[in-house]
Amino acid sequence: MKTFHNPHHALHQGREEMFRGRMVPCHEVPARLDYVLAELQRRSLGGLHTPEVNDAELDAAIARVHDARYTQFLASAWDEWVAMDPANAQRDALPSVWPLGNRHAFRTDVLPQNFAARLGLFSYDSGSPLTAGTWAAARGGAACALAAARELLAGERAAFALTRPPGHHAGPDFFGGYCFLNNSAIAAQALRDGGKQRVAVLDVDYHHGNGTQTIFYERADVFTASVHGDPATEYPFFLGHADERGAGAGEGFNLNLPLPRGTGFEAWCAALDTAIDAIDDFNADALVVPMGLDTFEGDPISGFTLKSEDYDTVGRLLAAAGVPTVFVFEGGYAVAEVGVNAVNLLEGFCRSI
Ligand code: SP5
Ligand code: ZN
Repeated sequence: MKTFHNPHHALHQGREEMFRGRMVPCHEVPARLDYVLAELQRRSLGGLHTPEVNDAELDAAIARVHDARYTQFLASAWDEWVAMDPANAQRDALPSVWPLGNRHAFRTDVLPQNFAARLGLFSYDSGSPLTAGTWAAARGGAACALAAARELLAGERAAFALTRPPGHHAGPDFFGGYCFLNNSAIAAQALRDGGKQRVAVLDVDYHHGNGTQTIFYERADVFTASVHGDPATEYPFFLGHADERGAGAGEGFNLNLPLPRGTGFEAWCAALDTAIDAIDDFNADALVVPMGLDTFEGDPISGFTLKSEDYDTVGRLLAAAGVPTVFVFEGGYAVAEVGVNAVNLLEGFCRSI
């Protein structure tokens, strides 16, 4: 399995995130990716590549998933942040005011001139710092997703998009949850556009993939499934419940399998099996796996108890789905273990195909 890694990832390096009234060091750090890269090299899983995608192709693939006014905002966000106050060059941009999108009558159709207001318009939390290099890093990540999708379109059984920042919380026009561009959705859409008829997304990150769900919610050609911590107690809180089944043409094409904090491997696997059965019924001809490793027992911000050796089994179960598969790196904040856990999963997959 080829890995496409993002040479620009470290340009995105947030300092602190807001958590319950104080600033805490960012969990989503460049070292995460470096650990995965080192483990891939150590175990020589397959070739390491940087994506060969030109700017026009990349812009087109991003535009299939994200709104123009949002990507235009991201492209100039840092310059506008610094223009607000030259001293901002030393601080990351974090939103502090939001419109209540679908509640009451706050206007989201009028683009505010005030940059801080736009920062809020296009986000939903204050835990996702936007930095000088965020846009370049996020674009590099989207290029990895596109390159991995192309591998499948060229007939490969699997490919791995190793990138940060992660993507599955980013929606058509919002960032949040450390995510700016939805790499998994970009891969899924590229697979559709390249001729795959029915694409499934199976999100195994600890957190519900709200951005991906929202992007495909009214579509029957992309089936989205997610196994995650119950949003009643876990981030992202406002989406990810079992009764969200899709809408309009997409009704019945979204499957949420929330599990309580503290869930162990056996119950987690039962949920994964349920999702794989549903993907089988959907008759997917390609699969995208937003691959979060924050289900690990040692994860500092999550609540499941998977062990390092369990990821090998996860890979084997995913291989049994029997569908060409793109893996996209998402969460996983036990930094020193994230490489071993990621490669255990990918190796388990490769051994079983
Ligand atoms: C891609 C992904 O996994 N995003 C997760 C975003 C979670 N954001 C909220 C986390 C709050 C963590 N607070 C940590 C406090 C440490 N004492
Ligand atoms: Zn996560």
